Amino acid sequence: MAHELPPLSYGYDALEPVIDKQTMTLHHDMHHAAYVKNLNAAIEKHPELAGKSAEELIVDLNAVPEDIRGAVRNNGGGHVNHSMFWKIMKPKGGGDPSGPVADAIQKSFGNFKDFQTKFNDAGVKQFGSGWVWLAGKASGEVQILSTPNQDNPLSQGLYPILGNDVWEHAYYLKYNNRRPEYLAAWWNVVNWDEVNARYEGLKSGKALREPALAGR
Ligand code: MN3
Repeated sequence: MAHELPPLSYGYDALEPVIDKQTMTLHHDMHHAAYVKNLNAAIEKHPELAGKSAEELIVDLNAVPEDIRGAVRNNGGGHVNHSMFWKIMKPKGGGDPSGPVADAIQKSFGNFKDFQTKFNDAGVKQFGSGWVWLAGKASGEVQILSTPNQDNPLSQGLYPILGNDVWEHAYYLKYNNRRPEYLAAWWNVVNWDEVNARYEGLKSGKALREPALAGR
């Protein structure tokens, strides 16, 4: 079965004023849709991969035939990254985290404010396009990292618990070149319930075993 663009579970304007309607519409309907289309086009050349989830494909890129590896890395990564991104945001989200992910953040970073500062800083310093992540190991230990383009922590053996898109297409219409302002405002739409579900998936072992199913 071909990969499909997942619909948003809220309206295009639901994350305003943090993310404007036009940005959401273009980001989901054009950018994410293009990653799905290009991923399907790549997989058509290797029908033996048709049964694999996008997560399974990017977990082990070396297993992907060389002629489509770059396309799968970029477009499979783009599909996985954005599918997570829409779900870890919600209208009237934000606030301080609670539950197990709050404990993990406190353990690794001391407190939420220090974590936010480090996360935003990593997002600002990611040169060009990419993502900033909170990702974890099977042990439950978490870390901040950034990746270029559409690379995902799964390709490094880490599971993404939360991530923010720092491509200009994610913020430029509203924030122009002010990436730090976007990164700071973004916390107001974070869906901590979903982030906790992803973290629980990681700790249960399911997330790295079956990344497509974790957090669902
Ligand atoms: Mn994007």
